[in-house]
Amino acid sequence: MFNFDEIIDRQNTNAMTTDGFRDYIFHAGPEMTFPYKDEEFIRMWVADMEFATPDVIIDAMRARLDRRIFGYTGRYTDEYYRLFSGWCKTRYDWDFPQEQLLTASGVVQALNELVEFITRPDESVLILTPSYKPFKGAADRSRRGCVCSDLINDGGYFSIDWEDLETKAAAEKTTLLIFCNPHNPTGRVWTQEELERLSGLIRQHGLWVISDEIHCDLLRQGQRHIPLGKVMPDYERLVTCMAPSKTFNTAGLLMSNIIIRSPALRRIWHVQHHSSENPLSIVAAQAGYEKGAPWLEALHAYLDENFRFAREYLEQHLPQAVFTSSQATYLAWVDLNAYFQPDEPLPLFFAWNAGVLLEGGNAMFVHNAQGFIRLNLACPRSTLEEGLRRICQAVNEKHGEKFIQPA
Ligand code: LCS
Repeated sequence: MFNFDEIIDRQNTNAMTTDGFRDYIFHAGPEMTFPYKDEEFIRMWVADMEFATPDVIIDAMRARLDRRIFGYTGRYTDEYYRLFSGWCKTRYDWDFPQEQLLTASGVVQALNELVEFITRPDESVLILTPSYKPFKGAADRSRRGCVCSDLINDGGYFSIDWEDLETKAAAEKTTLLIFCNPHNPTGRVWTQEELERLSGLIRQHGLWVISDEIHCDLLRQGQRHIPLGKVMPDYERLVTCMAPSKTFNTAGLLMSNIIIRSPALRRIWHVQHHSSENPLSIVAAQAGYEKGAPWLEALHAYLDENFRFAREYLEQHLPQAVFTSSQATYLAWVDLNAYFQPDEPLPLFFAWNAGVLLEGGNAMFVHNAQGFIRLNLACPRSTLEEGLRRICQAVNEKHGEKFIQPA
């Protein structure tokens, strides 16, 4: 019924994954060349999917296109709130009053603004590392400090270093925690116990918290997402971010949900936040929340198989790689420290020697990421197999000393 094996040509669609990798991964321009042509790369980097957006969304957008006018647009009815809060209630047994729901053209855009609205210039933002880099970027842009608490790695299973986090949360200048729930890049789904312990710490120190839950719909089967807002039902200094973009592969439609509890922060947002809604994005999101669940269930099953496939392939071909399947996200966090020196630039190595575009290391994940690569497994199985084959071959040839030194 849903064909996740289909290979979709993304050349000439202005896609970041095909055309933006030099800039994003290598901070380089068109002068940067590789032993592979651009179209020969296997792309396992930026967090969008190689799968088509569900038909129910495309049909809704087409119907809207047929209305032929795309003038100024906004969420003027209850429809969007009804569908999105219904989605949250059904899936997470959690919802929120309508006035708390705001939208932005991206979670990152919102983070950048919220850090400025919430913190003062001499204050610091606390994050768990390794981290999605724009968390630190949001602090850097507004010249706030960024304090990292490294997750503890126990054989590929990551957990919070409570003592360290407690010390850093207690520092007078730490006023905001940006928390990734579930966690990119490790794929952790935080448990009820972990969230309760975290909420105790947040309360104790009166921290603001932005819970970035953008990956919450992408769970391995059997996993359950718990919104932090459900664990802290009365805590006002909480902002929750979710989006249809990761769930339904619509990142380019630029629409995300920002749920702000504090009336004072909402007042600042209403004055200072500049963006309006897009007619296609609204109907796309609504269609996803209303009719996208069967597609999402099928996606979960396909991704579970991709994770199983990757685990078995790596066990067989790179036995010293440490990899436990992510509990959420379509991102695999693979420890290759057994094969590389700590300071080797892994994305460059794999682009050159394997023709695979991937992310990894501290330069892309802030801290506590040395020797790790992140693989995006949201691709047809044939693409995944070829990517893994090339990755394993390049590492094994390196150890046979038959590899090309990147220029
Ligand atoms: N928050 C997290 C935790 C993410 O992983 C991403 C996308 C975003 C926010 C972006 O949200 P947007 O601004 O699109 O609404 N993650 C990406 C990643 O890891 N690589 O490419 C994108």
